[in-house]
Amino acid sequence: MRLDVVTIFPEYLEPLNVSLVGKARANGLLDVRVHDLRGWAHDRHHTVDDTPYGGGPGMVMKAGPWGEALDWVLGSGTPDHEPVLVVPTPSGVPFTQELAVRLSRCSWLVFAPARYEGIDRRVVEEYRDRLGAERVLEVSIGDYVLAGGEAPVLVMAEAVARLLPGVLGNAESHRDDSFAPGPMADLLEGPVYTKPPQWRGRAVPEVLVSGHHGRIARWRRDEALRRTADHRPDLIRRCDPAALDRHDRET
Ligand code: 6GU
Repeated sequence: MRLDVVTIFPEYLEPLNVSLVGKARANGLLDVRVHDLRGWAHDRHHTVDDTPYGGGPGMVMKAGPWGEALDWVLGSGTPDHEPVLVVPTPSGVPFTQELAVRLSRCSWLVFAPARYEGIDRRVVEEYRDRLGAERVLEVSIGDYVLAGGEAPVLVMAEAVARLLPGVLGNAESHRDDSFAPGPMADLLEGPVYTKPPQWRGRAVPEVLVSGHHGRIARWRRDEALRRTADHRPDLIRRCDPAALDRHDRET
């Protein structure tokens, strides 16, 4: 997968060199290119923002530099890679595991994180017209406001990269993920334990050392349900009881 980021803070994307994403790059599974938006701001001060039409607080990112930057990046592609443009914004559609899976099936993602009050609206309109509306996504990572889209790019890049074939050691790692599809869909993962069996007088739950796979699977399911009820009652309401019953019969 190719992943481009256009930003006024290229150094903010340094974590893409580390850990899982960094390893995916080193292994040639991910081709990351970070571009400084100011390279396409031609005045002496490399200005990328201006005051909003209609008044109001804050600044708006100018269409000019974004248009030139995105034209250049999109023009650097090859015919076998169709780009998807992702614009992080608190007013976007929610970033979910389902969207991460969808993005992981794309061969080329171009991220356009904004600072200030956002980017001149005409930029999204322009690329919706040029690429098709389904290839330009405005995405939010949650119901809170950040100072810019760079941290959301790091979040989305990691969620997508770990889904790419060959990035995680074993494909099973995805199966029990919170939010992974399947009988445990919509349940959060329960607690986990490792050696030693006793720590500060606290024992590992007996069932986990019983060797009884059916009882272990049922226990994990119950713990997942308990945690989901505590932390995310909204998810319990979406849960399919028939799928849980099937899961119980099959284990
Ligand atoms: Cl994608 N951007 C900003 N600035 N704030 C956010 C966000 C994105 N998602 C949640 N809050």
